[in-house]
Amino acid sequence: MATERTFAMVKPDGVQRGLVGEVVARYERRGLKVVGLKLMRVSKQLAEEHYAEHRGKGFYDGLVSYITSGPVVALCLEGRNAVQVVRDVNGATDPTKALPGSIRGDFALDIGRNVVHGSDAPATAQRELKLYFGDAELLAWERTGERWVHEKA
Ligand code: D4T
Repeated sequence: MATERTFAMVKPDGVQRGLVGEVVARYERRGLKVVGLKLMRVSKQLAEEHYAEHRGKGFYDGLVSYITSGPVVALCLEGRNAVQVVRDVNGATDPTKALPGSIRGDFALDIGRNVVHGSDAPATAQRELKLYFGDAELLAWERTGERWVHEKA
């Protein structure tokens, strides 16, 4: 599997509940490298772009008002198979189905308050990274311990 970049987010409930450090620590401990990170507010326009595929669904209005309801932490994470790895660390979208040991399996109960987001495919990751980060906000940096995480960089 190739080294990938993916987009992740600590949603407003995660920030309000003081889970930013816990969530970022889980990504870092897994071996993912943080190459972008910022606290920000999601505007209505950005939320509508992000969730365009869900427009018209019953949960859409609630989803947009939830994601714009307070600060979020946007992340770009890099590592082998990063898109799927972040999905696994996050756990199932519906937290009642998420395995213990995943973020949602440990910290959430409601699909409308599921603490984190992770891109669902490499193409989605590229689209979402462009929505949330400017090129200059993503840093290519060398991790000194890289060979202890990936056998071949
Ligand atoms: P996120 O974006 O939170 O990582 O979600 P997923 O990629 O895992 O799931 P998704 O696109 O299907 O859903 C996006 C977002 O909508 C909320 N949602 C979803 C909801 O409130 N009710 C629902 O029935 C569904 C399907 C949760 C995540």
